[in-house]
Amino acid sequence: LANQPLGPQINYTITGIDAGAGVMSSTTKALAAYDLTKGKWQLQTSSTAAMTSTLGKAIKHKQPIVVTGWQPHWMFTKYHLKFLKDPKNVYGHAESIHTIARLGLKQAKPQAYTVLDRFHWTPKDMSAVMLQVNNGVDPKQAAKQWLRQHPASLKTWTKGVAKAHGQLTLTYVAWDSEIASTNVVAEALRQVGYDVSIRPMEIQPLWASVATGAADAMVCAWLPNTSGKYYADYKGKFTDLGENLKGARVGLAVPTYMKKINSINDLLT
Ligand code: PBE
Repeated sequence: LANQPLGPQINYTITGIDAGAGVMSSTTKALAAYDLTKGKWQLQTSSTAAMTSTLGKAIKHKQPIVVTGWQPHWMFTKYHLKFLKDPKNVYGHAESIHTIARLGLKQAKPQAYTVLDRFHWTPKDMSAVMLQVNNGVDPKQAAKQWLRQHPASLKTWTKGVAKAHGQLTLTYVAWDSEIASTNVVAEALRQVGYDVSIRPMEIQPLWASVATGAADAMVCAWLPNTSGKYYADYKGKFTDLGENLKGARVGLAVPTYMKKINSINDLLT
Protein backbone atom coordinates (compact mmCIF):
# COMPACT_ATOMS: atom_id res chain seq x y z
CA LEU A 1 0.00 0.00 0.00
CA ALA A 2 2.79 2.41 0.94
CA ASN A 3 4.10 2.26 -2.62
CA GLN A 4 0.82 3.26 -4.19
CA PRO A 5 0.08 6.92 -4.99
CA LEU A 6 -1.30 8.82 -2.03
CA GLY A 7 -4.43 10.25 -3.69
CA PRO A 8 -6.50 7.06 -4.04
CA GLN A 9 -5.42 5.87 -0.58
CA ILE A 10 -7.14 8.82 1.10
CA ASN A 11 -9.83 9.48 -1.49
CA TYR A 12 -7.99 12.65 -2.67
CA THR A 13 -9.19 14.32 0.50
CA ILE A 14 -7.57 16.98 2.67
CA THR A 15 -9.22 16.95 6.09
CA GLY A 16 -10.07 20.55 6.97
CA ILE A 17 -11.79 22.53 9.75
CA ASP A 18 -14.59 25.14 9.89
CA ALA A 19 -15.38 26.92 6.62
CA GLY A 20 -14.58 30.47 7.80
CA ALA A 21 -11.01 29.72 8.90
CA GLY A 22 -8.20 31.41 7.00
CA VAL A 23 -6.41 28.07 6.66
CA MET A 24 -9.44 26.86 4.68
CA SER A 25 -9.38 29.74 2.18
CA SER A 26 -5.61 29.37 1.86
CA THR A 27 -6.08 25.66 1.16
CA THR A 28 -8.67 26.42 -1.51
CA LYS A 29 -6.06 28.71 -3.09
CA ALA A 30 -3.44 25.97 -2.77
CA LEU A 31 -5.70 23.45 -4.53
CA ALA A 32 -5.76 25.77 -7.54
CA ALA A 33 -2.13 26.94 -7.35
CA TYR A 34 -0.74 23.37 -7.25
CA ASP A 35 -3.24 22.02 -9.82
CA LEU A 36 -4.65 19.69 -7.19
CA THR A 37 -8.25 20.32 -8.24
CA LYS A 38 -7.42 18.89 -11.65
CA GLY A 39 -5.90 15.95 -9.85
CA LYS A 40 -9.28 15.35 -8.17
CA TRP A 41 -8.19 16.62 -4.77
CA GLN A 42 -10.78 18.19 -2.52
CA LEU A 43 -10.89 19.96 0.81
CA GLN A 44 -13.30 18.53 3.33
CA THR A 45 -14.93 21.08 5.66
CA SER A 46 -15.50 19.91 9.22
CA SER A 47 -14.45 21.30 12.61
CA THR A 48 -11.25 21.37 14.61
CA ALA A 49 -12.59 18.61 16.87
CA ALA A 50 -13.54 16.37 13.94
CA MET A 51 -10.25 17.04 12.16
CA THR A 52 -8.10 16.23 15.20
CA SER A 53 -10.18 13.13 15.92
CA THR A 54 -9.73 11.87 12.33
CA LEU A 55 -6.02 12.68 12.61
CA GLY A 56 -5.73 10.77 15.89
CA LYS A 57 -7.40 7.70 14.40
CA ALA A 58 -5.22 7.75 11.28
CA ILE A 59 -2.07 8.01 13.40
CA LYS A 60 -3.21 5.18 15.66
CA HIS A 61 -3.40 2.91 12.60
CA LYS A 62 -0.41 4.51 10.87
CA GLN A 63 -2.58 5.41 7.91
CA PRO A 64 -1.88 8.33 5.57
CA ILE A 65 -3.75 11.60 6.14
CA VAL A 66 -3.38 15.24 5.10
CA VAL A 67 -4.82 17.94 7.36
CA THR A 68 -5.02 21.71 7.54
CA GLY A 69 -2.52 22.38 10.32
CA TRP A 70 -1.37 25.31 12.37
CA GLN A 71 1.14 26.01 15.06
CA PRO A 72 1.03 26.62 17.97
CA HIS A 73 -1.34 23.66 18.37
CA TRP A 74 -1.27 20.62 20.61
CA MET A 75 -1.44 18.37 17.52
CA PHE A 76 2.25 19.18 16.97
CA THR A 77 3.02 18.42 20.63
CA LYS A 78 1.05 15.19 20.82
CA TYR A 79 1.88 13.76 17.37
CA HIS A 80 4.90 13.69 15.09
CA LEU A 81 3.73 15.93 12.26
CA LYS A 82 5.46 17.93 9.56
CA PHE A 83 4.27 20.85 7.47
CA LEU A 84 4.40 20.21 3.73
CA LYS A 85 6.75 22.53 1.87
CA ASP A 86 4.88 25.27 0.08
CA PRO A 87 7.20 26.41 -2.75
CA LYS A 88 4.51 28.69 -4.17
CA ASN A 89 4.17 30.35 -0.77
CA VAL A 90 0.36 30.18 -0.70
CA TYR A 91 0.20 29.99 3.10
CA GLY A 92 2.72 32.77 3.67
CA HIS A 93 5.77 32.64 5.90
CA ALA A 94 5.74 32.72 9.68
CA GLU A 95 2.81 34.68 11.00
CA SER A 96 2.13 36.69 14.11
CA ILE A 97 -1.03 36.78 16.16
CA HIS A 98 -2.26 40.31 16.86
CA THR A 99 -4.50 41.83 19.51
CA ILE A 100 -7.32 43.91 18.03
CA ALA A 101 -9.27 46.43 20.14
CA ARG A 102 -12.36 48.47 19.41
CA LEU A 103 -11.89 52.14 18.58
CA GLY A 104 -12.06 54.26 21.72
CA LEU A 105 -11.08 51.51 24.16
CA LYS A 106 -8.04 53.47 25.31
CA GLN A 107 -10.20 56.37 26.48
CA ALA A 108 -13.06 54.24 27.82
CA LYS A 109 -11.10 51.55 29.66
CA PRO A 110 -7.45 52.61 29.90
CA GLN A 111 -6.39 49.80 32.25
CA ALA A 112 -7.83 47.16 29.92
CA TYR A 113 -6.14 48.84 26.97
CA THR A 114 -2.79 48.75 28.76
CA VAL A 115 -3.03 45.07 29.72
CA LEU A 116 -4.21 44.07 26.24
CA ASP A 117 -1.49 46.17 24.64
CA ARG A 118 1.17 44.53 26.80
CA PHE A 119 -0.14 40.97 26.49
CA HIS A 120 2.33 38.76 24.68
CA TRP A 121 3.67 35.26 25.08
CA THR A 122 5.43 32.53 23.11
CA PRO A 123 4.33 29.52 21.05
CA LYS A 124 5.70 27.35 23.89
CA ASP A 125 3.51 29.14 26.45
CA MET A 126 0.42 28.83 24.31
CA SER A 127 1.11 25.15 23.60
CA ALA A 128 1.36 24.43 27.33
CA VAL A 129 -2.13 25.82 27.96
CA MET A 130 -3.55 24.03 24.90
CA LEU A 131 -2.14 20.71 26.04
CA GLN A 132 -3.75 21.10 29.46
CA VAL A 133 -7.11 21.83 27.84
CA ASN A 134 -6.65 18.87 25.50
CA ASN A 135 -6.00 16.73 28.58
CA GLY A 136 -9.42 17.72 29.89
CA VAL A 137 -8.64 20.69 32.13
CA ASP A 138 -11.31 23.42 31.99
CA PRO A 139 -9.86 26.32 29.91
CA LYS A 140 -10.45 28.87 32.66
CA GLN A 141 -8.66 26.68 35.20
CA ALA A 142 -5.83 25.99 32.74
CA ALA A 143 -5.43 29.76 32.25
CA LYS A 144 -5.39 30.43 36.00
CA GLN A 145 -2.88 27.68 36.52
CA TRP A 146 -0.60 28.99 33.75
CA LEU A 147 -0.68 32.48 35.28
CA ARG A 148 0.16 31.09 38.71
CA GLN A 149 3.13 29.30 37.17
CA HIS A 150 4.25 32.40 35.21
CA PRO A 151 4.03 35.32 37.65
CA ALA A 152 6.68 37.25 35.71
CA SER A 153 4.50 37.32 32.58
CA LEU A 154 1.46 38.45 34.53
CA LYS A 155 3.56 41.15 36.19
CA THR A 156 4.85 42.41 32.83
CA TRP A 157 1.29 42.82 31.57
CA THR A 158 -0.26 44.31 34.72
CA LYS A 159 2.53 46.22 36.51
CA GLY A 160 1.43 49.65 37.71
CA VAL A 161 -2.09 49.24 36.32
CA ALA A 162 -4.59 50.83 38.70
CA LYS A 163 -7.40 48.70 40.07
CA ALA A 164 -10.21 48.60 37.52
CA HIS A 165 -13.97 48.09 37.67
CA GLY A 166 -16.69 47.29 35.20
CA GLN A 167 -17.50 44.94 32.38
CA LEU A 168 -15.24 43.86 29.59
CA THR A 169 -16.17 41.67 26.64
CA LEU A 170 -13.68 39.64 24.66
CA THR A 171 -14.75 37.66 21.61
CA TYR A 172 -12.96 34.72 20.00
CA VAL A 173 -13.33 31.78 17.65
CA ALA A 174 -13.21 28.45 19.47
CA TRP A 175 -10.03 27.23 17.80
CA ASP A 176 -7.80 25.54 20.39
CA SER A 177 -5.14 28.23 20.10
CA GLU A 178 -7.66 31.03 20.62
CA ILE A 179 -9.39 29.25 23.52
CA ALA A 180 -5.99 29.26 25.24
CA SER A 181 -5.01 32.89 24.57
CA THR A 182 -8.46 34.34 25.23
CA ASN A 183 -8.79 32.56 28.57
CA VAL A 184 -5.33 33.64 29.68
CA VAL A 185 -5.75 37.32 28.81
CA ALA A 186 -9.29 37.28 30.28
CA GLU A 187 -7.92 35.93 33.54
CA ALA A 188 -5.19 38.59 33.61
CA LEU A 189 -7.87 41.27 33.10
CA ARG A 190 -9.95 39.77 35.93
CA GLN A 191 -6.93 40.06 38.19
CA VAL A 192 -6.81 43.83 37.61
CA GLY A 193 -10.49 44.00 38.55
CA TYR A 194 -12.60 43.68 35.40
CA ASP A 195 -15.69 41.55 35.13
CA VAL A 196 -14.71 39.81 31.89
CA SER A 197 -16.98 37.77 29.69
CA ILE A 198 -15.63 35.84 26.75
CA ARG A 199 -17.90 35.00 23.82
CA PRO A 200 -17.15 32.37 21.19
CA MET A 201 -18.39 33.07 17.66
CA GLU A 202 -17.64 32.54 13.98
CA ILE A 203 -14.81 34.50 12.40
CA GLN A 204 -16.93 37.07 10.52
CA PRO A 205 -19.00 38.08 13.60
CA LEU A 206 -15.73 38.10 15.57
CA TRP A 207 -14.32 40.94 13.47
CA ALA A 208 -17.71 42.66 13.27
CA SER A 209 -18.07 42.55 17.07
CA VAL A 210 -14.87 44.58 17.54
CA ALA A 211 -15.50 46.84 14.52
CA THR A 212 -18.95 47.82 15.81
CA GLY A 213 -17.78 48.17 19.41
CA ALA A 214 -20.07 45.36 20.61
CA ALA A 215 -16.92 43.70 21.96
CA ASP A 216 -13.93 45.44 23.53
CA ALA A 217 -11.19 43.34 21.99
CA MET A 218 -9.98 40.01 20.65
CA VAL A 219 -6.59 38.32 20.51
CA CYS A 220 -7.14 36.10 17.45
CA ALA A 221 -5.85 37.95 14.37
CA TRP A 222 -3.37 35.77 12.47
CA LEU A 223 -1.40 38.12 10.20
CA PRO A 224 -0.47 38.97 7.56
CA ASN A 225 -2.03 36.06 5.70
CA THR A 226 -4.51 33.89 7.57
CA SER A 227 -6.87 36.59 8.91
CA GLY A 228 -5.70 39.10 6.28
CA LYS A 229 -9.00 39.29 4.43
CA TYR A 230 -10.92 40.34 7.55
CA TYR A 231 -8.17 42.75 8.57
CA ALA A 232 -8.50 44.47 5.19
CA ASP A 233 -12.31 44.40 5.20
CA TYR A 234 -12.56 46.12 8.60
CA LYS A 235 -9.50 48.38 8.35
CA GLY A 236 -10.11 51.76 10.01
CA LYS A 237 -12.76 50.33 12.33
CA PHE A 238 -10.43 48.85 14.96
CA THR A 239 -7.12 49.52 16.73
CA ASP A 240 -4.33 47.04 16.05
CA LEU A 241 -2.41 46.62 19.31
CA GLY A 242 0.28 44.61 17.57
CA GLU A 243 1.69 41.15 18.08
CA ASN A 244 0.82 39.03 21.10
CA LEU A 245 2.68 36.00 19.69
CA LYS A 246 5.43 35.62 17.10
CA GLY A 247 6.31 32.51 15.13
CA ALA A 248 2.88 31.10 14.29
CA ARG A 249 2.55 28.99 11.18
CA VAL A 250 -0.20 27.63 8.94
CA GLY A 251 -0.15 24.99 6.20
CA LEU A 252 -0.89 21.43 5.20
CA ALA A 253 0.44 18.88 7.66
CA VAL A 254 1.02 15.12 7.55
CA PRO A 255 2.41 12.56 10.02
CA THR A 256 6.20 12.18 9.74
CA TYR A 257 5.80 8.47 8.86
CA MET A 258 4.59 9.65 5.42
CA LYS A 259 8.23 9.77 4.35
CA LYS A 260 7.67 10.38 0.63
CA ILE A 261 5.31 13.30 1.09
CA ASN A 262 7.31 16.40 1.92
CA SER A 263 5.94 19.09 -0.35
CA ILE A 264 2.44 20.01 -1.53
CA ASN A 265 3.70 19.04 -5.00
CA ASP A 266 4.18 15.47 -3.73
CA LEU A 267 0.40 15.07 -3.34
CA LEU A 268 0.19 14.74 -7.12
CA THR A 269 2.73 11.91 -7.34
N1 PBE B 1 -6.48 28.81 12.59
C1 PBE B 1 -6.18 29.01 13.99
C2 PBE B 1 -7.20 30.04 12.24
C3 PBE B 1 -6.47 31.11 12.91
C4 PBE B 1 -6.10 30.45 14.19
C5 PBE B 1 -5.22 28.67 11.86
C6 PBE B 1 -7.34 27.65 12.44
C7 PBE B 1 -7.54 30.29 10.77
O1 PBE B 1 -8.16 31.31 10.46
O2 PBE B 1 -7.23 29.45 9.95
